[in-house]
Amino acid sequence: MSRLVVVSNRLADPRKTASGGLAVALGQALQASGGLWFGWSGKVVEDGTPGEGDVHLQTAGPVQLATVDLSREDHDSYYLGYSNGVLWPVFHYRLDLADFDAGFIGGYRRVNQMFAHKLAALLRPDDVIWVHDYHLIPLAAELRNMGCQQRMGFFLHIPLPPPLILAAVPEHEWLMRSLFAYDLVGFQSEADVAHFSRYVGTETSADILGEHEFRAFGKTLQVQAFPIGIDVDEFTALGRGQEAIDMYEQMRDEYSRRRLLLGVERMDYSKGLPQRIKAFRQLLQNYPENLGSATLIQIAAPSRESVDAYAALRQELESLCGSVNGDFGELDWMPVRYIHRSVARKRLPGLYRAASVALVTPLRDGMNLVAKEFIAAQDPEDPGVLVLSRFAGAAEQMRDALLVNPYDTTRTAETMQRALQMPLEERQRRHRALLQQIREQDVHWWRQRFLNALNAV
Ligand code: GDG
Repeated sequence: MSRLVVVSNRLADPRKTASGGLAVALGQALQASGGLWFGWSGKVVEDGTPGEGDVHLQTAGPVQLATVDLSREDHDSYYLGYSNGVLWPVFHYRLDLADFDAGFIGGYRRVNQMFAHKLAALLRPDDVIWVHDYHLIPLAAELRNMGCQQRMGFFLHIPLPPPLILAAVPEHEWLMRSLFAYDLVGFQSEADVAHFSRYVGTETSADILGEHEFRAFGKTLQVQAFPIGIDVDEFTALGRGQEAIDMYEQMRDEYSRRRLLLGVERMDYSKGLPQRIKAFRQLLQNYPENLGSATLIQIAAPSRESVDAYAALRQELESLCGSVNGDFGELDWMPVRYIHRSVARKRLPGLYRAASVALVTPLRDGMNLVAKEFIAAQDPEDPGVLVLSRFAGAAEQMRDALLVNPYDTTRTAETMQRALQMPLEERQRRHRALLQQIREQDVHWWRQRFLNALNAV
């Protein structure tokens, strides 16, 4: 068996389940092959030299962890600048929020070169390399420049937009060309694959299994959709833990006479938070039977706070929540409970289970794992209802959710009302179908399909 090398911007400790399903799934594959996980250490060296950084080696059981520090300049241009100030907004169709500072690209290239350089020194000839996400698109091209011949695969966790939007990235040709240094490229959804196909325009074959082959720049590339899932068993087990049970009971007691709607995400403009609060306002306005009862708990975990667009979003959200509470609140009932802190992972299943309705309404999302976690956490006898944006990758799979256009706040409010009133039998039927879907296409299925396809190239 070849050694698996995983490369991602940040590492999670593969031994800690608290870090979530992806870390567990990758951790298992790394453990099975005595693998290596490589990425940024999370440390920024204030007076460090751009393009240089110390490598730290650690072992976690059979797995080796190798992390590299970033200089302040590299961090600001590669991470905050190009990755989160250009690629993240453009790939989420938010050209209005992109910061097209011409200086960022230099840092992005420099860090990818440095990562390639440091990683190459640790590689063995028969390693299989799996690179994750938009921070590291040109990594394989840099490794190939250094003569590395290993099998290399890339998975994009965020959406790939259509060509016209993608072309807003000033270096889009270079970026897309660099994908051809991989042997396999995976996207979350069929829509992403279709956008790639339209951009490249040289598809040579596609079969009914969804395996696509592209020929361009003198190279052949395999491309496929690999929708990511969660570790359903791990999440269900978490739900049986004392922390989750305590959370559930606390919520159930506190909201025994009320109906709970729930949103959980990182505070990010892709997640459609302002639109959701506006739709919730319309729910209260248009369906007054919810006054004094329906309560929206919105967890918005702090994220990327040094990027300007995120600070602006926070202000907008706080003002929207404040105005709903001011206009509709009573002495004994506040319609919105907005929490700008993260909830401990061990308590999350209890919170999901206490909710009658989950609002997963991103404006764009590669996949969205909260939708899947919510389904995994429900009591099958009395399950809650999932309201899901049709612009989340998850909507391609989760057809039994109530799908909405999150920009259409009136119809979203109508769907919230439908969810609150859904008869038990329909809730059970939809939940059964969704649970089966997330079980069949879980994170292990995702990982195995990707690695099988990479090994078969
Ligand atoms: C990217 C893509 C794709 C959220 N708030 C808290 C918390 N979370 C956890 C959730 C879930 C994870 O974070 C979020 O995953 P998502 O998939 O919803 O979104 P992104 O972070 O944007 O992830 C996305 C994903 O990559 C995987 O490929 O699905 O489309 O954007 O696990 O539970 N966890 C805790 N407290 C919180 O407050 N503990």
